[in-house]
Amino acid sequence: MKDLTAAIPATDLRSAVLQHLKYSLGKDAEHATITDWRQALSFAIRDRIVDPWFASTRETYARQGKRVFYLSMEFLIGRLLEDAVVNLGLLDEAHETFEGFGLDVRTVMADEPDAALGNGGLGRLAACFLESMSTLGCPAYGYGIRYEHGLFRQGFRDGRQVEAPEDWLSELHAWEFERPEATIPVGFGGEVRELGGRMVWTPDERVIAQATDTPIIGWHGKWANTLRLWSARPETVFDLDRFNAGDYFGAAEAENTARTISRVLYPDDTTEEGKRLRLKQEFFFTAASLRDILRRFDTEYDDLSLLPSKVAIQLNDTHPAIAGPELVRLLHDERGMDLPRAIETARGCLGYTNHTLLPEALERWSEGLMGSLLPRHLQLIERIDAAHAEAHPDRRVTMLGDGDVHMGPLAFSMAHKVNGVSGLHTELMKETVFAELHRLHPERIVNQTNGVTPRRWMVSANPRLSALITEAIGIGWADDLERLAELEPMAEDAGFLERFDAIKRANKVDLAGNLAGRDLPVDPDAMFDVQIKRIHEYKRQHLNVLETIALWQEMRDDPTGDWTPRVKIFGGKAAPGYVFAKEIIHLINAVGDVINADPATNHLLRVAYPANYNVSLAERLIPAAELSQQISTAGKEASGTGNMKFALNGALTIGTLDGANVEIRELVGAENFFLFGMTASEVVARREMHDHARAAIEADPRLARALDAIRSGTFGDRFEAITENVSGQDYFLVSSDFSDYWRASREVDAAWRDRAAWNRMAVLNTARSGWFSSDRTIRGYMRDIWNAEALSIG
Ligand code: F58
Repeated sequence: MKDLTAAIPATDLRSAVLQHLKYSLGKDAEHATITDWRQALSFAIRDRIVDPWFASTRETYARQGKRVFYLSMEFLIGRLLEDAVVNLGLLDEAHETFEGFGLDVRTVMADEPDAALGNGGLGRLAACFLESMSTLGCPAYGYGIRYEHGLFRQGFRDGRQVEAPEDWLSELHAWEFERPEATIPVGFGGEVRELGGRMVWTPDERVIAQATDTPIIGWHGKWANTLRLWSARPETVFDLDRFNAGDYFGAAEAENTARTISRVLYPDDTTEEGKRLRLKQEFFFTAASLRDILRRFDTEYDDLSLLPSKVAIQLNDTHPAIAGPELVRLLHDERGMDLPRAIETARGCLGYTNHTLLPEALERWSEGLMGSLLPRHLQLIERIDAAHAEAHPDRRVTMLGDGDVHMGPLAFSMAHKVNGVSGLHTELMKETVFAELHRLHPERIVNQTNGVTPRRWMVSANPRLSALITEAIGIGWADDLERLAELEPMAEDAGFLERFDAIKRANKVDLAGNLAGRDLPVDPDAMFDVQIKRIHEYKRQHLNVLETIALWQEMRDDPTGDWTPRVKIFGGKAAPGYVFAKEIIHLINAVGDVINADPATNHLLRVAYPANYNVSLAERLIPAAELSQQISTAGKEASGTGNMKFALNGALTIGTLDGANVEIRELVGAENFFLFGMTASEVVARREMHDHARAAIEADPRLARALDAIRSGTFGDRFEAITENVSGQDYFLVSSDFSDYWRASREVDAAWRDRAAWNRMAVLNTARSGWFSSDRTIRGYMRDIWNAEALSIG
């Protein structure tokens, strides 16, 4: 019989693109739009991924290797085409092919809409991990939700954030393979009864989880894993009787209710209905994924005690933490394993990553809500809690308290390993949120400092610097990033520094062109100072704005002074219900309007805040940045990953001793990092001080003057919420850290003017950032948490 699995002989890329244009899209070359060309290229590239993808699956089966299942509510993957082209090593061929069509392949690739299935760092980390797991040949599946609408599109109206729905699926998404055969029912509500000695849960609402698979190809195209995203569908498509009776809306009710579950990323959960929907989303994708995982396991093994040695399930934060009780339910209620063994077996499979210590971000669900949506799970949580209490009678922790289910402690107790995402964060986890659990289980908490994939954040985002690095140290650094250390001696080579500088300048010119197109003119000869991340009080964009105002005021006092010209670039979205963060956005824009219009200073200082910051914009901003703002209140930023991308691309950091900044500073060298601000323990102590904000303002006339300018209406609105906050309770210590931030900022100004010295520091940042590759992070998870082995093919 013919070997149907043999690879189809590869045609050249040009013919493949033309074939797809014609036969997949039904377009002829003469009338094709950029989007048509991009889709055709995507199909042609996807074809090249399928064989390595199949081969990876075959190899995993053949070796009976342990599989990793990464459960995450978010995968902020952005664009996929360029990643795939770069990883397959087809960039040059794609470039030539499109030159032949009279098109620039980068423009074609940039036509792809971002898949914005995430909010920020947590979701982007999941995307970097997927790529690294494929690069390393770690057999893995990402499991999540295929939101119809990803993170909202941000616009500004009168300087205020306005949100519009995001619509990435309005056009054909070439990367996906629909799996109509992979459908899994998921239930909610109903009741639990005892039947023949077993507890049986009969839900009163059911939806169908339907799978869509996206292959994720690793570096050099050697291995591909699967991202499986679930969509919610109704059990019965349509109520024909109601339709025929003229009740058209009623006829579609079940469908609407079901589809709502996968409609939008993180719906506002300030209302009861919103909370219910969020919990439904969490259970929906977790339950479907677990069934899928067990189905796969059953096809290969018939002994459930093997589960922990064959299956590693990683919970990306507590959003999938219901996996603990659900897996226990599947093993105990459905497969008849006794309860203590079911708990033990589930724990052997599960790992939990914590991403925040902020008390308001630690998930809790009221027992009432949990009991009404997941009655059996609530019972099991009580049993799990009781079993833990019995084993540790002197404990003071509880998964159930004040009428709530506490998902952090639940995830902790159901996981064999719990990890933080930077050294400092992991230590703080041990001392604060999980202090008691850590005392009882001192082996459980481990650290895995975050990382970023160098394929996207260097090879693809910064082709100029990548070429220079390859020229300097040869190929092979993109999947062995610590080889960047070989660049260190070049930090002393004037010729190399000049080339490094020319590359930064070219990237700045590109960015300036992009910003000009958004009506944000900036001068590429000024320092590009960038703060891009979600807008949050603890990230302190308002500290940066206050410093901007104070600097502007001093420049106005002495416009002919010897100033370092700066462009302050901001990017980021605020959660739609987060009023204070939206005020910060408004303030940045209002201050920008006034400063940018000031003829006395606008050749020295400008503010640029492009709307709708997303992964693709980050890919343009980071290679052009010279200064990276990482100024969170110490103890609040779990890790940060943007901070790593900047350092890797040769930006210097001004930052606090928070999250992974600590490790960045240790690695790049204290002399190549602008440190300021209180430490995490000083922050705690300062908060206890009576009137600390007032004292700080009285001691710093610059800060007092900047606040006065805001209060007096210099920027239109008076922004009382902000001025009152930073001069009152000032929980995030904006006022108390201001003076030191100002000092460090002026040191930055002075340092930047010595170009050779600055470039030397920048090169050292790049050369010493190799450790921040997500390949290193994933190796750590494989070794310390998953006990999984890398496989390889060919
Ligand atoms: C982030 N968390 C941390 N959460 O803030 C950051 O320090 C860390 O580097 C990153 O995770 C990766 O470990 C984060 O992004 C969210 O986006 C929440 C998701 C659920 C809704 C509320 C925001």
